[in-house]
Amino acid sequence: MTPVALTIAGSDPSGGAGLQADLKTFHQHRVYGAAVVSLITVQNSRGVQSVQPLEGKSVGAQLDAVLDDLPVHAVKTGALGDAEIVEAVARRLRECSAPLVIDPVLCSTSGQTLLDERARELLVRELLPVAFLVTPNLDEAALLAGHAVVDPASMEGAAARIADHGVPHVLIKGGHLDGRPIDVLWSEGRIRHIEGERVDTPHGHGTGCVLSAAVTAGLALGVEVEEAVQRAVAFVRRGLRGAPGLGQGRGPLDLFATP
Ligand code: PXL
Repeated sequence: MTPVALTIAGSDPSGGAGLQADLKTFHQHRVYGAAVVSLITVQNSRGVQSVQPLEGKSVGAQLDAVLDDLPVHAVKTGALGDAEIVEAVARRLRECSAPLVIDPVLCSTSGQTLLDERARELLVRELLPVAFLVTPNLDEAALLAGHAVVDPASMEGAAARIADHGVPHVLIKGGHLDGRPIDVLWSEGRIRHIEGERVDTPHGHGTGCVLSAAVTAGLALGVEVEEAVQRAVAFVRRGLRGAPGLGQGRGPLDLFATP
């Protein structure tokens, strides 16, 4: 059967992040992509100009339409916008047995809020307990764990704290660490460090979206979580190395990269 992955995410009209990046990443993995829109950004490689969340009931109705019809093998959430949307998504995903990857997108690199504080509390309370994997960066991990996350030791501590909310797998992305990037994967109590390589590039718009989408595609294909994470990290590395230099600011990854 054709594997199907669903993203619930914001729209990036420039195509490098958000649901557009998720769909391209699914497609590149030969996974059929479905997409529920949570919010609309106005942005390009130079930054985000505005963010407009949809109504929670519209997001819920889109989700019903997909889940009532397609055999979804894995789901990911990206930017969710506000509490009403988190609530609508959580209510439906509680009934969905496909593995859920949560990219807890809190703000854009340029500082625009993509999930307000009340929504963040709701995400922790309602959505984390139904997740299979959550993929925060250092800042998101610090907010979710309630302490500073600055090095591999504090990443391990934060992963354990986040797992306490009922998530079996936590991937803390170390792309913003000083020096060599190390991602920390907590898997049901087992810690694994995934050593990356710093790619010297001014690009990288949508890196977090592509990483979590690639893991989601792997899960839809039936790949085990640790292997799916490692393949996703390698996919992002190739994407950064081959960044096409589109746009006048921080451009997208090479989304034609081979998984
Ligand atoms: O990479 C975080 C992110 C996710 N989703 C959307 C975004 C961004 C960052 O700008 O715009 C829609």
